[in-house]
Amino acid sequence: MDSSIRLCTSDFFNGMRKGLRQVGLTALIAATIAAGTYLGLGYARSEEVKPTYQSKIAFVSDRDGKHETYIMNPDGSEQKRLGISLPSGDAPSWSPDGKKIAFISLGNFGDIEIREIYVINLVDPSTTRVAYSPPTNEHPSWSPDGKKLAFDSNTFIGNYDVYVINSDGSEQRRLTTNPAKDFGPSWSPDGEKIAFTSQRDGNNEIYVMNTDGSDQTRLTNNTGLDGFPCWSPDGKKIAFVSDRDGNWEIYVMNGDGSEQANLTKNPAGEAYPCWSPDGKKIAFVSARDGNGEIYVMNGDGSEQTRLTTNPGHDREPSWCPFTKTET
Ligand SMILES: [Ca+2]
Ligand SMILES: [Ca+2]
Ligand SMILES: [Ca+2]
Ligand SMILES: [Ca+2]
Repeated sequence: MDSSIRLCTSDFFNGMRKGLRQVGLTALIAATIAAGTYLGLGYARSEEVKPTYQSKIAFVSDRDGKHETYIMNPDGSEQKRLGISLPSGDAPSWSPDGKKIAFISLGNFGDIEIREIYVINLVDPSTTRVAYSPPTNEHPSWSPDGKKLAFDSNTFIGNYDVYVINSDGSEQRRLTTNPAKDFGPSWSPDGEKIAFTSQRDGNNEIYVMNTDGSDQTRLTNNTGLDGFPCWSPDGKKIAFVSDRDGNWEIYVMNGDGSEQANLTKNPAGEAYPCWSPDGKKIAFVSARDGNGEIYVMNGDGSEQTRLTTNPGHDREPSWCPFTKTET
């Protein structure tokens, strides 16, 4: 079995122990391997042990004092800090093969604090700085082949635009050149398109373009603020955020912009939609219970269920791409 599938099992993170949390993920995984926990997941090599693959949700929380990446099961159980030994772990984005997580951390450019994109390899422990044009690099989104990342950056000489870069940090290319703010890219599952948010037409709208930046087309046309698109795994729908009905809600539309519908319908603020690998559910963040918590709902908005219960601000869910399959 591909080792990446094991990353989505609950057992992988069972190797994390409190005493190891401060030494960084590289040492953590090395220690875990040494302890036999990781290799112990070789259950798939044995016909006698039933594999129980389970997807995971990465998210951000400040529950322990600073913004860090956490991992939990899709039912909210086993919430654990990933233990990245960098100043921050914002905006986690799980690679399509489940082996890597892209995220934002903090760096310095002279006296200025900048936001940089890193990729952590969970299988062959290493951390790579990918995008670091000052001052900000945000919202990494993987190409479906796992070779590239789309993201947005606001360089000193320009404004927020959508870029693409190889996941090793090479060959950064700018896709948008509009003087308005372009941000929040989401790569389509067929690899052909990138959806993003732009302010070029007066307020935040969602657009889609080819991966070379050509054919930039508006999908929403509403006086409310629309943004942060997220493609469904089958590429047919896009979840997004809008305040068009008076407060922030999660919406869904077809990939061509038709049939835009409010899914959450709650007076509190909702944000950060993220589809489950099987396309049946959407994870999101809501403040309906007093602070940012992560929820999950069916694709039609039914059965909105809270996954986190913590006074810290929990946000930015990213669902591990593997579909649960049992043999
Ligand atoms: Ca721009
Ligand atoms: Ca709008
Ligand atoms: Ca709402
Ligand atoms: Ca919370």
